[in-house]
Parts: sequence; C-alpha cells; structure tokens
Amino acid sequence: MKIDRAELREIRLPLREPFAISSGVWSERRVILLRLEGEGVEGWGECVAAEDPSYSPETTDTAWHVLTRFLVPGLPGREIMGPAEVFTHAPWVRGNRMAKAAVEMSVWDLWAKSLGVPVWELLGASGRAIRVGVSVGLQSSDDTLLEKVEGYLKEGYARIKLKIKPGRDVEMLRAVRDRFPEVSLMADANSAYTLSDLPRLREMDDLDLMMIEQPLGHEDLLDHATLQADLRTPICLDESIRSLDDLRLALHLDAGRIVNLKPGRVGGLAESLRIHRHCSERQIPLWCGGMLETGIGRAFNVALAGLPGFTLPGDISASRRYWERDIVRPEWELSSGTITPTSEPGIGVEPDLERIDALTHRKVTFPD
Ligand code: OSB
Ligand code: MG
Repeated sequence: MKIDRAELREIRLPLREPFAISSGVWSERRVILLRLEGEGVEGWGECVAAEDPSYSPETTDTAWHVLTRFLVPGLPGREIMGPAEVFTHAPWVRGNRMAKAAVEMSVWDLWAKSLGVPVWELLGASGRAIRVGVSVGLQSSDDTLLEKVEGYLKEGYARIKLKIKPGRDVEMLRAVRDRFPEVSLMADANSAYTLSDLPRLREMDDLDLMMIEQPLGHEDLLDHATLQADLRTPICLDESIRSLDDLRLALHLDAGRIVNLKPGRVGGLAESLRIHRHCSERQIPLWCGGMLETGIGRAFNVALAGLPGFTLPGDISASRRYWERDIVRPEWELSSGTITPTSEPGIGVEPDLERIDALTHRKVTFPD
C-alpha cells in the first residue's frame, strides 16, 4: 500500500482533574496526533509522550522533533508492505519509541481500514469485552481518596490502582484496604523508592496487593531483582520495559513477575505482539497499561488487550474518566467493569475532526 499524505498536529486537551504521580502532575495534555492517507482511506495514531520527562525521556516536544524531522517526511510516496515493516526507511533512528509507535499505530489503522477489518482482528485478538481497572492519582488526603475509590467502584471498575510515593504509601493503602477488604488493589510508585526503603516496602507485603508496580528506578533492574527476592507481592514492571530485550533481561534476573504493556512505550503494536507472545509462552501475567490517551490512543489499547495473554484488568478507563468530552465518537464507555471494542474497521471509532481542528495548536503536512 502506498501512503500519499501525512499530517501531524499537536492538540491541547485539559484533563477533567489534575493527575498526580510520584514524579509529576499533569493537568493538560499536549497530544500529538498523526493522520495518514493512502488508497482512499485514512489512518490515525497518537503519541503517548507526556509534556515533561517525568515518566520517560521522551516528551511531546522531543517526539514532535523526531516525527517532523526524521520519521514522517519519508512516508508519503512510500510503498508499505505492512504495519510491522513501517520503519525499514529509518532503522537508524535509535530509541524514541513513543514517536515511532505513533507512526506504527497509524499504519495499523490505515492497513486495517484498507482491508475493512478492525485493528483487533488484524492483531489476532478477539472482539471480547475487556475487563478494566482504573488508575487513581495521588490525592491530598485519605478521605478524598476513599471517596474517589468508592465512586470508581460504583461505576464498576474491576480493579483499583493507587499511585504511591514516600509519605503517601502504607497508611494510605491500609485505609483503602480496610474500607474495601475484597477489592482487587495494587500500587504504582513510578520509581519513587530505592532499596534503602526496604523496610517500608516490606510493610506493603501485608496489604494483600495484587502487585506493586515499578517501585524502583526506571533503569534499576538489578535492584528490582533484589527487592523481588525479598517480597511475596509480585513486582510489575512498567518504565523498565521498553522492548522485548528489556523484558528478556528482566525475566532472566527475576526483577519482576508481572508486565504492564503499553504499546506506545515499546514502539508500537508489532513489538507489543512479540512481548505478548513471550509472556504467554511463559505464563507471565500481562495487562495493558495506559498513558492518559485520548479516544484514539485508547482504541489501540482496547484492541490489543483482547489478546488471550492479557489475563489481568488493564488501565483502560472510559473516556469520561479523563475527558469532559473525548475527541472520538462514540466515546469509550464502561459496562459492568468492561470496555468492548467496536466491530467497525480500523480503530473502530471516528475522530471528531471539527473538535480536533478547534483544539489544534500546530500542524504540518507532508508533502506540504
Ligand atoms: O505509570 O501507569 C503509569 C499515566 C501516565 C503516565 C504513567 C502512568 C499513568 C497511569 C494512568 O497510571 C493510566 C491510564 O489510565 O491511562
Ligand atoms: Mg506505571
């Protein structure tokens, strides 16, 4: 298939409420969207890079630079053999996986639409309802947190993930555990601890948590292995896993026993499929994480999470958990703790172009 035209834009979309994690707080997203045209159809993708480098070294601005200078200009006019081969023109681009993933996922959407099938089908997933959980940001007090958690449980979320950091951890987790003894509960530290916090981390072992996500440094696989040997609670790796190679090393070291897979973090869906297969073959529990995506990026997560190896509820919440109004129609909605992909071709939801235009801060097209 030949790509005729590419359009990159940055939109700004305020979150309904600020989202705070140990390393930073976000109140407005600056999201890069990519639209590709070819053979009479169009494919959309979203870059998950955040506004600041508090989660990953990539940011909206570094991704914009890499996309506009190196990844997208070569696309129009190119013959593409399939979504998995999209980077044959730029194999020399190192890292920058979030920027690459935006391109790769747009091609999956384009490819699926040209075949008239949903992305999930192209991935080999089922169109089943996906059990989903919610990620709850750091709150100013335990009372506000308990109220929030109660609200999400009423909405039907199947699992609660609480953001933690030193000073807001064991007591806070215990308050939620005491109030909701039966709830599937986990904690995400976003690399806020070191091995010197071992006594504190050991206290979390008694709270019946499904897992502790990324407690230590984003490059500290060895320390994660030391910690995992000390804890009964499984460690789930997020920031540490940027590729299948990272995962192979992590498993070799026993640095974690559960994987949070975010397609945007690992360079796209082809690498996600490899990670999914690697985990499935070894019975490593896997779930699909999120990066505060709009309805476009969210669609890829919903599609991917229908693969059989995704055995735990993902961080795939409904559009309204983050947005007053999403940029796709229909919006992603929750039903009995699940989100179900549509059977429409491609990502299965329609980008609302009028609204996207109104939110656009910069835009470039190739060829111009
Ligand atoms: O660590 O999983 C994380 C959001 C932004 C950056 C990192 C993380 C998160 C979340 C929210 O936890 C997941 C979501 O609902 O999109
Ligand atoms: Mg995380």
